[in-house]
Amino acid sequence: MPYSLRSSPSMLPHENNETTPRWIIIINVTNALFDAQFKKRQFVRIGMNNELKKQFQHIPPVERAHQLIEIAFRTAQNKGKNTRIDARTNFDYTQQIDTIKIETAVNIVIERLKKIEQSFPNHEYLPTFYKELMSITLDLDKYANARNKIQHTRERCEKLQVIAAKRFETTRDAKTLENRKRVLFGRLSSLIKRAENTLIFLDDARKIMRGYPSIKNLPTAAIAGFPNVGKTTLLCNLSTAQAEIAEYAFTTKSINSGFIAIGSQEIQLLDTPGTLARPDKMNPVEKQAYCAIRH
Ligand SMILES: Nc1nc2c(ncn2[C@@H]2O[C@H](COP(=O)(O)OP(=O)(O)OP(=O)(O)O)[C@@H](O)[C@H]2O)c(=O)[nH]1
Ligand SMILES: [Mg+2]
Repeated sequence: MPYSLRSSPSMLPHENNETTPRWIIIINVTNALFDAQFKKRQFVRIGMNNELKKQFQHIPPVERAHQLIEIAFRTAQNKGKNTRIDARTNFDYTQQIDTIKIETAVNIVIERLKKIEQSFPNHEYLPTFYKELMSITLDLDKYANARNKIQHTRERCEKLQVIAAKRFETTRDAKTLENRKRVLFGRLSSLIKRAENTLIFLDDARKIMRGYPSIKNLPTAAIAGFPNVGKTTLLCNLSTAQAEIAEYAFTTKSINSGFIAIGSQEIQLLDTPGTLARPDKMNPVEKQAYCAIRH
């Protein structure tokens, strides 16, 4: 193994205790991470494959309300400009253009909201390890509410689309058309603005979730131990993983993963945040380490 044990005992947290282990490696060959749920129908429904890397690390950034409104209105404007209309009267022309514009704007918003819905997995259907990791790093109630809020907003937009089509179709004069257009665009923008806090919450959640380790269905060793004892160094020496190593305690704040091959057998290594022996007073960072060890 291209790795030597730390030679500087003064950096160890328990320097007077010769028997203190520098790290503990817990080998888990049972693949308990990938419990029965993993193969269930729900699993397929949220579009995961055998590796959850994409699920968490590729969640696209969530736009803020003003960005969504801007994109929707700008696309609608362009679509209006670039569409050829056969109309007999000016009113006819405006009616058709306005219909296209509101349809386009609402469609853009619906599309974006759908994308958000699909990007953030329903934690209920995740393997227990990830479920637990989410409950440690995020407010799960808030997360579930945020997903519901996005779905609800999308459904309201879909209703608005139906209403808009009817209103425009039944309008017979330019002034009413103008008023209705203003009201419908106003409703669309206030629907989005009301989701602003949710959009911010989800983008913050995304930043946390992209730090989740990518776990494969492989025999797994968790590298666990006191802070600053060289766990991450070990991971980076054994595998191609690149993770932050520093001279101070609690450098690692989330779980890092790496892979090694022994013969034809691939083994997954999980480097965990340092923990102090205080099960009752663990902070969220330490809880993640215990979560990895347990599973
Ligand atoms: N002398 C010596 N120093 C080491 C050895 N392994 C790691 N170090 C140093 O110890 C310090 C901490 O290393 P890390 O790998 O970040 O330790 P860690 O256990 O992951 O720390 P936390 O993530 O904070 O819990 C770094 O400055 C490393 O360069 C070793 O075998 N010998
Ligand atoms: Mg570390």
